[in-house]
Amino acid sequence: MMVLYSGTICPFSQRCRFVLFEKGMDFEIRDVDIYHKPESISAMNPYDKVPILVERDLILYESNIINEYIDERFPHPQLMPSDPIMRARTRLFLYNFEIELFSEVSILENKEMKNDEQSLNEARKRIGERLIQLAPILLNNKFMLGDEFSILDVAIAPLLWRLDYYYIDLPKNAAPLQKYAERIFSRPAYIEALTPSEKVMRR
Ligand SMILES: N[C@@H](CCC(=O)N[C@@H](CS)C(=O)NCC(=O)O)C(=O)O
Repeated sequence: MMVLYSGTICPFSQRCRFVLFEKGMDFEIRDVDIYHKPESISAMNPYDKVPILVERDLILYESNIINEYIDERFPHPQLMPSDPIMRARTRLFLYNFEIELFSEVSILENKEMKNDEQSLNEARKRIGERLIQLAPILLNNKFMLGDEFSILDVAIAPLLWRLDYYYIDLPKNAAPLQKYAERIFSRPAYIEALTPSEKVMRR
């Protein structure tokens, strides 16, 4: 059985919890207090971070790598496109999300580093600007890749869920993005994967 070591408010862990519930197989989620991490975390992940997935002698870290593995191991419903060109484009998008959105999310998450208000505001601003650029894609598309829900929607959902929590305001022209977010948030697996601390993040 797969075991996921997961942070209860960690957006990266939320991605993996979401995929596990989408697949509907047997798994166990072990909550990790990221402010008092057990030593076992650094033994499993040299970067000392969650999420970590363990299945027998396989130990994986990095949320997107974990999610691709779960997707290949349990192909239904398929979250990576089957066409090689679309798969490559999806990986490029995932990479782009990490560089342009989630590096900023890490700044907002890394409260222990006591980032000053100015760097937090700059991170918020950059996230807002990038999300606005993505909004037109969602004007005609149900999901990031079109009609099919995919690993890209999984990757971005924890950020969209946390916009109020991170104090990020989007302008009115981001409405397609908000509608898209609601579409993801209404998925049964999305709701099941939320921890009690995440449930109260949205007003
Ligand atoms: N790129 C990683 C990021 C994981 C990450 O930043 N996890 C945070 C919690 S949200 C963590 O474990 N932080 C503990 C620490 O840095 O000490 C992924 O996608 O899995």
